[in-house]
Amino acid sequence: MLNDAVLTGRRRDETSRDAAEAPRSWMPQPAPAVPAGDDVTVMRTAILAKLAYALGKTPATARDRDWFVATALALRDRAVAASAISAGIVPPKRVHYLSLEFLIGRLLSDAMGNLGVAETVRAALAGLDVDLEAVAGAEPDAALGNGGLGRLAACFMESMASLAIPAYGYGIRYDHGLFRQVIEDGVQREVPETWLAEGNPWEFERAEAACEVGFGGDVAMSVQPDGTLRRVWRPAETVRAVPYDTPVIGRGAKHVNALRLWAARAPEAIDLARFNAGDHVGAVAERARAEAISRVLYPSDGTPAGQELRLRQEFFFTSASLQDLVRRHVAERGDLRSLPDHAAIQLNDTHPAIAVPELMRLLVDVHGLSWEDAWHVTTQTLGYTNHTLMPEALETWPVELMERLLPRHMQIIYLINWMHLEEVSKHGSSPEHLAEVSLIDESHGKRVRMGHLAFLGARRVNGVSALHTELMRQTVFAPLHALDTDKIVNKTNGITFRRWLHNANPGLTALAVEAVGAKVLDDPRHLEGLAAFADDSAFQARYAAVRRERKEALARVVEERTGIALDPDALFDVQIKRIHEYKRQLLNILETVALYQAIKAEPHRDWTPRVKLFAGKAAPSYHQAKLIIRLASDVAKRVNADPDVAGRLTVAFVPNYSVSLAESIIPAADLSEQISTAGLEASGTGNMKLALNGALTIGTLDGANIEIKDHVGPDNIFIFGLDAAGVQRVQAQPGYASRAIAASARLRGALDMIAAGGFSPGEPGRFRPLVDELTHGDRFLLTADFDDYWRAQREVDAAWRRPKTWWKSAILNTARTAWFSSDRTMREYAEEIWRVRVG
Ligand code: 26V
Repeated sequence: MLNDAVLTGRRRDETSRDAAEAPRSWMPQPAPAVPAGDDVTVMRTAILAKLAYALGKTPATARDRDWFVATALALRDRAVAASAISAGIVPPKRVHYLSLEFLIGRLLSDAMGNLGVAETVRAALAGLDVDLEAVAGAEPDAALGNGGLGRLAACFMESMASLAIPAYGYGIRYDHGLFRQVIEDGVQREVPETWLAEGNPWEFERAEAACEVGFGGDVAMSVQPDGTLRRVWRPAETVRAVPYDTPVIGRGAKHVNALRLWAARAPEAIDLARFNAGDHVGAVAERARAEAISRVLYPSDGTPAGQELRLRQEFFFTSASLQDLVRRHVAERGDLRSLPDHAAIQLNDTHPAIAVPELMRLLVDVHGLSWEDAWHVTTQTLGYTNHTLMPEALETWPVELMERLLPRHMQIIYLINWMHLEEVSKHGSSPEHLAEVSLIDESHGKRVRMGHLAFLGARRVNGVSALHTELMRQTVFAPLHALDTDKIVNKTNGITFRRWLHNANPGLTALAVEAVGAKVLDDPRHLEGLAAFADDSAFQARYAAVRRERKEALARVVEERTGIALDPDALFDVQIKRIHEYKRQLLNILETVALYQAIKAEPHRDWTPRVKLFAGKAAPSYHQAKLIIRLASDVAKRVNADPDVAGRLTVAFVPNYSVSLAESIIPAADLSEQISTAGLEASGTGNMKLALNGALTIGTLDGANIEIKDHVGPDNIFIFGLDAAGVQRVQAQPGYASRAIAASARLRGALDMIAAGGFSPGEPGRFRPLVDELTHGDRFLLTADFDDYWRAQREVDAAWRRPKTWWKSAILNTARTAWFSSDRTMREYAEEIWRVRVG
């Protein structure tokens, strides 16, 4: 997992000299240079000092977890030392990335890599007879996110630090991150996650920077000394927001940013009067209510939770973050009218969209700006990123709830809406048009449209892939887009190569460094140099050997977690992501069943040995998704026990998908399943991680798959199925599902076997809801795409049997996906949205 040859503690000039002399033969290379002995000694002394003085432990009593904490504390010191270089310097402009989710994973390998001390730490621990892998394994994942949206925020933070873009990440310090998934007889059970149980060595509590966030109450008028009137919100309740800062270390530690996560605390720890009167539980009730705000991450992945607590979470962190940055701006610059020159605020989806009225309130009610000046400042400072167009995932809040919880904000929203509708009607507008562009949806009770609110409050609104951005313009935001056609821009997502290539796949990274030089570590565009070796048999053999080694390692993990043994020589076919109907894990399972039947029917054919891996969590209340997990597990059970298919087909559902599990699956994958219904996956980012690591994609023309195809070339990807326009056409034809099923014997065979209880003999009706969805309605067009998916999968089989062309394609995937670096994405945001200098 951790780095070997590539991220040693060597100085930059040494690494580049080595690169210039990189041998051109693909024979095994001599061992990498080891860090200087004194570096190792200094590091070992630092770790031992932390173990003794911060943990009160000796090497004899230290567990892996203690070594982890001691090492993390020693590295945090170095991050602080690195950040001290810029401490006290006020940068011209900062980015503030507001996100309800940061799906970080572990930080040790990230910190060691970017501090350039991976080998030093390894040697320092080895000298104490401590294994770095075991220590790294003792770090819990910070799983403060559900999926793509939260992981994107984490990649962006790492890239901003590496590009030296001055930035704060702002979010919530949840006590409990995303639940741990336990699979019992195929059934998902959610267990609370406890990443903070033994403390968190990376963070600093900043009690002195706490602020107060209000809820409820009423709005009064106050006469100012100059005779003017101002509205003042008088909240009925206040909650204290306490920040915790985690240093985000950029590559080479040349720049360090902070991720500032807010914890909710009661203003008073205890109601002493009540306690003394004998009401010991009631005395802390108030506190429990306040602290509930940062207790747990919503595992909803998109469906607006609809709970009051969720709105309280959103306002809590948005208000605290805005107060924090406004206070900093006033301290540094004085006048809030210059805020847009020195601060950019990015809203990661609509979760922080309440920033629009909250910033207006802070500027107008608290700091006395005119409405016009405040609106100018707000709309020049905010940016909004949309991450989904699925109607059920678009946030709206009942007006009644907003009025009760945030009365002043509701007034401001009404005022913004009134001015907006006035402006729109100037150009003559029908009531239907006004209803479409209004901030208030009145079609089923009055609700505030958070997407519209973010759109109006932002200077730029962006989608996350070319297709998604175009669909934003044509569908959900079409009426608003027509009012300001420059506002929507595209910013295709990216991933940080430091985590997803250098740290997760050190073997492949070492090979790339050998081939094109260490400069590839600083600028992924040099990966393109690998294309020259794509046909080279010796290079192919080395590339394949790296993959083989990762597959063996993954096989050990899967066997440990599931008891299922995998053959590392088989094609590893992986679908790893949240379980959602639109992502179509069910299509993959149907194909698996059809393949199982085909092998059974012709057992003597030369089938390509395949391992199908599934991993992902379902939202706790999403019954169809949970049933899909159960089906995958039940299919695995039957297929793996059938001697007729042994050695040809193996299926496994790997429990508790996480960032860390992704880091071990991705380097071991041969085939990447990206098979969403076209038009529904906004971008995808797992698709990029897998392609970078050399898995070939089987996918639809959806999200960033389209751009991946454009980069790797049509010969190096397996595309199938309807495109977004085709999906719209077919969806307009009622009854298409039954026609598709009637036309495909293979699909019928698979469906019938599932419907007849072929995988649930004790309960034949178990998968009825899944079968019914396909036969009546099939919202996600599995039946329409099935046959073409089958065809593409057989093309994959054939390609796997031609290793020369397979490995050529794999190498070309690695060589041609450099553009998907989140460094590129962050440069684009910096230039076109934030107008902030890079570096
Ligand atoms: C949630 C839901 C829940 C209701 C059913 C439909 C549905 C569809 C999508 C979502 C996800 C909401 C937000 C989200 O996580 N979007 C993801 O953002 C990633 C980063 O931009 C992107 O790569 C994924 O394609 C997108 O789904």
